[in-house]
Amino acid sequence: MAPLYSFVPKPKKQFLGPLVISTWDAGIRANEAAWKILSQTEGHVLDAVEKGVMVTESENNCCVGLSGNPDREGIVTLDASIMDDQYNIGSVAALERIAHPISVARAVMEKTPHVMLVGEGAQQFAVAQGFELMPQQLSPDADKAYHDWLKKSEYHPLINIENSANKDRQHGPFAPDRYDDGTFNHDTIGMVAIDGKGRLSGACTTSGMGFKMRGRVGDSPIIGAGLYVDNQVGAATSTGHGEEMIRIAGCHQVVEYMRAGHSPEKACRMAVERALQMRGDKLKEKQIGFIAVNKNGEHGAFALQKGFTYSVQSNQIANQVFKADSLW
Ligand code: SD4
Repeated sequence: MAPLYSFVPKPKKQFLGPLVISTWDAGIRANEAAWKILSQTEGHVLDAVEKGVMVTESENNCCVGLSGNPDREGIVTLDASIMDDQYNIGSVAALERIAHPISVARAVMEKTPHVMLVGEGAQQFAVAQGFELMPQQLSPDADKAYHDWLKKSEYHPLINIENSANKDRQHGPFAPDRYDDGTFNHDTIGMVAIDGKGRLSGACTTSGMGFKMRGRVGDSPIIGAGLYVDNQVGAATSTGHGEEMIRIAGCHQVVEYMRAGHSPEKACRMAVERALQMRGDKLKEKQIGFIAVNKNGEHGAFALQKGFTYSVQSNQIANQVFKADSLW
């Protein structure tokens, strides 16, 4: 049998130094916090990605942290995952009333024999770890969005929501693929980074798809789907329609394409192409997007649909937002 190291591509190029890449425009502010750590000689990439995405978790936005859009019962449920340079992993899903799910995911990784906690158990663990239980309440923006959605979907929790009255509605009472303004229903902060010592880590955190079914879990807390880090090869994280990402184990797939010698952008593109090959027209109204960094400190991104942006900071690139190339 061939030795394991033969699966690791030999670095062909010089190491470019530390870099952080994160999804969407909000990544700019998250990158700033991560870069404060990455730019220090002793800064550890795991601290950088955690502190980075915590910025977005604290911001008022539709899709990350407690200010995010709720599920269809009006409750915000959070998903997050983290992975370090040693194949250590931790995640939480359907976590309620905790401001920083990414830090709970890190505590799962570092303080339990498990890799994933969900729902009530995750919350109980968080509280036992000293995380504050926040009030069960929607941000003003999320409250408005929820009530608008309730009206349009004519969703009354007490009736049978699968009844025929909803049948001819495009999205029925479930999570719509797009919001009214045409933007896709998602936005997550996923961040992958490499530090000055060449160590890779990643973090991903989200409130999931707005108006999702209660109990629905997306790709973000699923290691391999929403995040994957192989310190010998590279790291990837994703945004978009979580069900599709889970189906192709998307981020693991991107890392495997990098292992086979492809650049981060090509690897992201190949994973998108693979999803399309499998699903064809079923992806018409869905977005999937990846970002990745490899062991040399090179980065890349790619999406299925137009409109995906990502933010990068490194020694060569002052914190900047880029438009990802897309298949369509
Ligand atoms: C999910 N992928 O829950 C996440 C949500 C998201 O951008 O918005 N991603 O499916």
